[in-house]
Amino acid sequence: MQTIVIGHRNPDMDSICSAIAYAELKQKLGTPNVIAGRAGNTNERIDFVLQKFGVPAPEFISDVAPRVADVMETQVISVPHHSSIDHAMNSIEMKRMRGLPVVDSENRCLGLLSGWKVSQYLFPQREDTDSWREIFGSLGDIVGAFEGQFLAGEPDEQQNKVVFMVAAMSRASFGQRLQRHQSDRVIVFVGDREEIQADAISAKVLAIVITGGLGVSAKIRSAAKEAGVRLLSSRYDTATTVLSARGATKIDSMIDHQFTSFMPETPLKSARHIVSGSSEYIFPVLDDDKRLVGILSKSHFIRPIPRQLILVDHNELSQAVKGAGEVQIVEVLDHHRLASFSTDIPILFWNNPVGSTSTLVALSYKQHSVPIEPATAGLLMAGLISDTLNLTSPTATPIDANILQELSKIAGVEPAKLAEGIFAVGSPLLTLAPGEVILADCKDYQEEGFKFSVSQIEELGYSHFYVKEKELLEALDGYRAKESSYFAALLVTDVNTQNSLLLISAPAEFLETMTYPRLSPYLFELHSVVSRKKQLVPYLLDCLHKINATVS
Ligand SMILES: [Mn+2]
Repeated sequence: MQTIVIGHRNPDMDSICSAIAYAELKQKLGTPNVIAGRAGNTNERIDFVLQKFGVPAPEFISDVAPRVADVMETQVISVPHHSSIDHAMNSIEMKRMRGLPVVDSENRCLGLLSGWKVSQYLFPQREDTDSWREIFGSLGDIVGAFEGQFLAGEPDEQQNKVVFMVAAMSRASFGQRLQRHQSDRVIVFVGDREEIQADAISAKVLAIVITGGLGVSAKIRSAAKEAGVRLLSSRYDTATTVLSARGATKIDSMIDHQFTSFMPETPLKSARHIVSGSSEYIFPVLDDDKRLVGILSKSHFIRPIPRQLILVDHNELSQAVKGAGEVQIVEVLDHHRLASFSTDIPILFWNNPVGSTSTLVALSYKQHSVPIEPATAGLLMAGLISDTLNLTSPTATPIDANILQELSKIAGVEPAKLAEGIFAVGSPLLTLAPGEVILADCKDYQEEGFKFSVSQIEELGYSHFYVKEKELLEALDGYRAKESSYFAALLVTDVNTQNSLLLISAPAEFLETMTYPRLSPYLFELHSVVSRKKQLVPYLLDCLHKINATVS
C-alpha cells in the first residue's frame, strides 16, 4: 500500500511544503511507503524555497485513479508459440485457468489459447473423424511425446501435417488403407507384425513405430535403413502411444488472434466497462512494445487498490488531484471551508482555521513529540509565511505566530529574511504572460446568482503592474467572456505595504457599487486588504447583494 500526501491542484507554497513535511512525519511514525506528491507545477517562489533548504520537489502526480496495473496479475503463465498441446495443457491444468496467453520469443502476445480450442482439437466433430488422426507437428516432437527411441533414421524438426495409422488389420486392408494417403506423411504404429513392417518400408512411409517395447528383426532394421524409413520403438502399447503422440501437435493453429488487451495505464473504470461487456475470460495487459506484462480477469476487479491519499491544504474533491474520489482518503489536514466527501472508514480529519496548513503540520510534529529537521522547519516557515504574508494577513492567528517563532529557531532562519527572499523572486508579472497571470491563482465562485472569478498575485510594489495594466485588463475581459462570468477580478497584493490593487472587468453597474477609491475606470485601491477569502470575497458578495437589491 502506497500512501500519497498531496495538496490541491495548482499548488501553492503551503500545499507543497506541508505535503513534504507531513509525508516525512508519517515516515518517522512508521507508516510504510509514504511519499509526498504535487498535483501541479511548482512556481519560481516554491523552487527558490526548495533550493534554499535543499529539498527536492515532490513527485508530480497527475491522476491517482485506479489503473489496470493496480490489480492485474503480474505472475503471468504464458505458453510460447510453437508449443505442443501437451505442454500447454499441463500449464492450464497447473493454474486451473481457462486459457493462456501465447507469446513469441520476445514475450509479445500473439493471442490466446483456450481450453475450449484444445478440447475441440482433441475431440473433433463426428463428421470430421478423418482429422482425428491428422496432426501438425514435427517428427521430433511426436517421438518426444511418447519418449520413443530411434532404431533407424534421425529426428526431423520440420513442421508437417502427419497422418497416424494403426496397422491392426490384414496386409491387404493395410495396403488399401495406405493408398488413401501420401505415404511420406504417414506414421505407422504397429506391433510385431513383420510383414506389415516390411510393406510399410516398401511404401516409404515417414516412420514406423514399433509399440509395446517389442523387438524388431535385424532384417527389418537394415531394410528400413536402406529405404530411408525411420524406425522407432515405443515402450507403451499402441493405444497409449497414439494418444500421447497426438499431444505433440502444435498449438499455433488453435490460437485466437482476436483478443482484447489493456495497457497497464488503462483506467480501471474503462477496463471494467469493457470487460463486463465481453465474453472473453482473460485479458492480456501489454506494454508499449506489445510485451505481456500482466493478465486481467474478472476476478481481479475486486482486488484492493494499493494506493491511498492524505489530503493537505484542501478538503474539496473538486480541488484535489484527478481520481481522488476513486481511492481511499485516509487523512485530511486543512484550514479552508468545508465542502467535503464521505468515507467508508473513520479517518483523521483535522480542519482548523489557522493561517496555514504548514502550521497544522508543525502542530502534528509536536503532538507526536517528533523533532522537526531544520530543513523541514524551513519549508514549514515558507508555507506559513506565504499563506499569511508573514503573519500580516487577517487569516493569521496567535498560534501561527508562536509556531513561526519555534520553526525559526529550529531552521536558524529569520522569518522576515525568508519572507523577503520568497517575495523577491518570481514576480508573476515578470515571469508570466498576462493570461497566465490571471490563471496562476484563480478561484471561480458562484454566489448570489452570479458567476465570478477572483485571481490573486503577490508582488513587491506595483511598478511591474502599471506597465502591464492594459494587457492584464484585456486578459480579464477574455477570461470573463470565456467563462460567461459577471465579472473577473485580479487582486494585486503588495507584500511590502500590505495593500492591494483590484483590477476588474465588470459591468458599469457593478463598478458603481464599489466604494473603494477608484484610480481609473477599472482599477481600485484596496487599503489594508490582503486576504481574498477573508476580506475581498465577503466585500464583493456584499456588492453583488446590493446589485440584486437594486434589480428587485
Ligand atoms: Mn494553505
